[in-house]
Amino acid sequence: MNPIQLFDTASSTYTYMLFDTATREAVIIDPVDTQLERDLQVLRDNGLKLVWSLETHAHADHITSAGQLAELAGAKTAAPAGCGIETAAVQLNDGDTLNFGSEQIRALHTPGHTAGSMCFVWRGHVFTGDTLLINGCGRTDFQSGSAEALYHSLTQVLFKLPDDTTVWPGHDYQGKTSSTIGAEKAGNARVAGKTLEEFVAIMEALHLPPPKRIAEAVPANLHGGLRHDAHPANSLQVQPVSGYAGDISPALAWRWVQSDEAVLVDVRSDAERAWVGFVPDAAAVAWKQWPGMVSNPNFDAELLAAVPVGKKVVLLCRSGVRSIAAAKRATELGLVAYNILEGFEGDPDSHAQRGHLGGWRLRGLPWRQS
Ligand SMILES: N[C@@H](CCC(=O)N[C@@H](CS)C(=O)NCC(=O)O)C(=O)O
Ligand SMILES: [Fe+2]
Repeated sequence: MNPIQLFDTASSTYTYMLFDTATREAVIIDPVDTQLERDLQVLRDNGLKLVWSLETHAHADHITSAGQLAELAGAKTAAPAGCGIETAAVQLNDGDTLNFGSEQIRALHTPGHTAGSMCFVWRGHVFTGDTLLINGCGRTDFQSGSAEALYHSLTQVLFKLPDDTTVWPGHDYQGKTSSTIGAEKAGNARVAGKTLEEFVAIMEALHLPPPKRIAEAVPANLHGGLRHDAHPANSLQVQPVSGYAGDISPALAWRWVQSDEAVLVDVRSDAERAWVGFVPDAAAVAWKQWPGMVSNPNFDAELLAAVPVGKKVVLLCRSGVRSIAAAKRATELGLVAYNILEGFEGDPDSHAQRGHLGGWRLRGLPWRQS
C-alpha cells in the first residue's frame, strides 16, 4: 500500500498521509497551512482518524498546519528533537518509533539540510523530507545546515536502506513524485559516485536565493505554525477600547486564568451552555436567559459574587456581542473587565468547515460536550 501523496504548488511541498487499514488511524507528514481544508477533507473522505502530525524539519519555505491539525483533527504532534519545535508534544530522537493502529513509523536522524532533520521509515517507504530529493538533495546553507553532515546522512544512513525502498521526497521542483533508494544511489546527480570533497564543492557552488518566506516561516514553524505574534487570535497584547478595559485574545485570557490573575466568566445562557458545550473553569453568569433571551435580572449580583476583589474578569460568549455588553456593565460595576475576541462555538467540526479556530480549543483547554 502506498501513502497518499498531496502537493502544494505554491511551495512545491509534498505532504503524505499513511494509515492503518484496520483502525483507520493515520499519520500526516509535513502538512502545509494553506492546505488545511484539503487535508481535513482527505481525512474525512477516507474515514481517517489523524493520530500523529510529523515534521521532517522546521521548514523555511512554508508554514506547517501541525498546530491546527492538533486542534481540529485531534492529532498529536511530533518533531525532531534537534529542530527546536518546542510546541511538538513528542520530541523525536534517532530510532524512535510512533504507532498508528498496528502500524509503526521509525525516525532516522539525518542532519545536513538542517541540523535536526529527520527521515521517517514506514514498511518499504522512506519519507526523506529535504534530506534526499529526487536527483537532488536539500540545500545546506542555512538553519545549521552542513554539507559534510548531509553527505554522511545520504551515504551512510539513507543509502543503507534496501535498494527497493520507495523514496518520497519533501519537495520536487520538476513534477517528479517518487524514486527508490537504488535509483538515487546509482544516479543522483549531486551525490552518486561523488567523494565527500566533490559533494561539498557542489553544495557550495549552488548559490540558491533564500526561500522567499524564510523570515516568517521559521519562527512560525518553531511553534507548530501558530503565529503567536502575527495572528490576532494568538496576540498577547491588550487591544484598548472605550467602555471597558480592552479586547484580548483567547490566548491571553487563558494565560491570565491559568496564572489566577483573572476569573473567566461565560455569559452565555444556561440553555446554550447545556446545548453547545461547557467551558471548564468558567463561572456561568448569563447576560440574557432563555426563554426569550431576556436580560438576566441577577447579572450584577452574580457577577460580583463570581469575581473576587483584585482580580480581573475576562468575559466570553458565543460571538462576542454579549461579552462586550457584559464587559461594559462590569466596568460600571467597578470591575476591570476584558472582552475575549472570538466566541465559544463549541462544535469542532463547524470550526473546521469555516476554517475558524475556536480559541478555547486552540489554547488546549479541555473541551467537552454536554
Ligand atoms: N524558491 C523556493 C525555495 C526553494 C528552496 O530553497 N528549497 C529548499 C528546501 S526548503 C531546498 O533545499 N532546495 C534544494 C534545491 O533547490 O536544490 C522558495 O522561495 O520558497
Ligand atoms: Fe526545507
